Amino acid sequence: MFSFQPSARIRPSPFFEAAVADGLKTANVYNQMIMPTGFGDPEGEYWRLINGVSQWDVGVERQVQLKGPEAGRLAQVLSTRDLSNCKVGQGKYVAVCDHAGTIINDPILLKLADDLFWLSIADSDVELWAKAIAAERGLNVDICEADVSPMALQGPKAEDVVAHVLGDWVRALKYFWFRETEIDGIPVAVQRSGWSKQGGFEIYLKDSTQGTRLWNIFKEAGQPWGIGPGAPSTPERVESGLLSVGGDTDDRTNPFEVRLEKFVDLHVPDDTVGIQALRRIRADGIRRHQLGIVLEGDRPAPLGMRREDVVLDGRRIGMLTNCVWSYRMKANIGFVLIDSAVPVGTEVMVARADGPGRGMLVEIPFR
Ligand code: THG
Repeated sequence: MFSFQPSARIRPSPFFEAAVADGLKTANVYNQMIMPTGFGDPEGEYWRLINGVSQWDVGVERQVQLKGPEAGRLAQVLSTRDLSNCKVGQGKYVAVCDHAGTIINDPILLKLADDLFWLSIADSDVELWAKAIAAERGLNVDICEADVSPMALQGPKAEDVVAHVLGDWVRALKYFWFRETEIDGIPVAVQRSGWSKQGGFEIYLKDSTQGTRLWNIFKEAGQPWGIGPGAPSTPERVESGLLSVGGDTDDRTNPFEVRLEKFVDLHVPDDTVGIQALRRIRADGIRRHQLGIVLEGDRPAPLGMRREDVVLDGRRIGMLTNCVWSYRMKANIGFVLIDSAVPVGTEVMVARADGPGRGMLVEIPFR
């Protein structure tokens, strides 16, 4: 019998105990934290997200705080998206690249004040990166991890639940905009966001001692709408085309290759990390692109490590970066990162762990 050995370096989120009490069955590691992934009924959890409302412990989305007179400067230096029009109370999805233009994180940036930002990060150490860049540039910014942990409510009924707890004003929140408030004395920020395309909100808990209480407030409020525990859903996020940096990218992937050109503004100041490389890459031409693939076969393929080769006419053209059974499409689907000369509609082979498989390249998001 295998069991997981707790460690001070693998941190649980403030909602972890509540998730365990609600029947947590599987977890993963993300940002050196425990990321709940399932409660024992993957298909039921998927359909609840599609048709109802699902409650997620996404405390692994750590908040790197930038504070001080040059916090806005640093936010721009770290992000290839133009932030000059970002308002207080607004969030933006941004790409963080290294000096070679390789994407190393894709946080949601929240502007809390002119001198205060949070980077709600994906799975890599942006705090360390931000401290190094700020120090080398001599920027006057205090960088730390804030005591802030997101919990997500996702699905078509999430808005009713959040409005029931907080009031009808939440219905007017625009995508990625947020407001700071309190719930029964618990300090939070409420944002229309979340890692699904089913709609919903994230409640950023600003006091890690209150995780169980906040979890249970939403759990109880959501009963009339059939709320239940869940986690970011791989089938849903792949069907919807949401990127997982680190999973769907490798150590030389630029944002253009993975459908993030909207989030690269080539006119940002020259001192934005990676922008000069991205201008050159854009001018030279993009060598790879990300497409969807629908594999042949009518039953779920085994899960596991998946960076299998994609082959066309005996030549390796790229890799499969994820693969999952789609309950909606009744097929194994995934993303490929391949030679940009190979278009949608091409039939390719994938060197799967369980034998070669045929697949059709399709547009993302999947229809
Ligand atoms: N919420 C919060 N923090 C996060 C995530 C989140 N940090 C880690 C991770 N998720 C960051 N990655 C993403 C990736 C995609 C989106 C959000 C966060 C996303 N993308 C939409 C899309 O691609 O269609 C919309 C982008 C846009 O139009 O601006 O939502 O989920 N707090």
